[in-house]
Amino acid sequence: MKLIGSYSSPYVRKVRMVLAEKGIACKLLPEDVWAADTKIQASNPLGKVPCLILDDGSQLYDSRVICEYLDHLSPANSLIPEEFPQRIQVRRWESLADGILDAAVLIRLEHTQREPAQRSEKWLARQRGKVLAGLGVMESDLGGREWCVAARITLADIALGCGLGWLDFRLPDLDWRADHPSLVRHYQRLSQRPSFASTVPKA
Ligand SMILES: N[C@@H](CCC(=O)N[C@@H](CS)C(=O)NCC(=O)O)C(=O)O
Repeated sequence: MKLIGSYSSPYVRKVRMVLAEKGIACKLLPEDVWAADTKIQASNPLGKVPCLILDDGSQLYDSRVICEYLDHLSPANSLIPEEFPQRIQVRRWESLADGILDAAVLIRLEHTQREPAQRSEKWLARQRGKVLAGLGVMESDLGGREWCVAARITLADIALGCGLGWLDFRLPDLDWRADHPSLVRHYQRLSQRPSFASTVPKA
């Protein structure tokens, strides 16, 4: 099994954290999906990472599918609860964290993939509004809880941590810490885990 990805992608980080939490060995094959000669579409027609290559050569994408596959692969340290009410809450948290990232990535791409004259302030404000609204909901839903959903770490906490970590990495001016004390506290707790510390995004 191999993971096509990058050290900067928050979606790849989610998968790498799941691998680490579950103790599954998997080689990372670095791929720059923005390079003119990228071969990513041979593995994922959508041209995105992460992409998991299974031992039989078949491919899995996107990060949500890969994380579910990995959680199913090994019973160790289950990250997606079996019980339906908790399971659906974990998936909702993941969707929220990923959705914040989707908007944040669009903001980043507007700056890195477009000429200044082509940039739309209206579009940037729209995406920023989604990021801020999403952070607000995560802050109030987390409140004083130790973990997002269950009495242990789940994929919800991993997704949240990857989202906040990427905001630090690529959009530091957003300063998500200013108005989100519960998220700050939770991020500090997550930062102490080896799975989190060993996957900090880098260019
Ligand atoms: N929903 C996807 C998002 C994956 C994604 O957008 N990955 C980015 C890297 S951070 C990418 O490969 N972008 C290339 C492109 O959009 O062409 C997932 O969860 O895996």
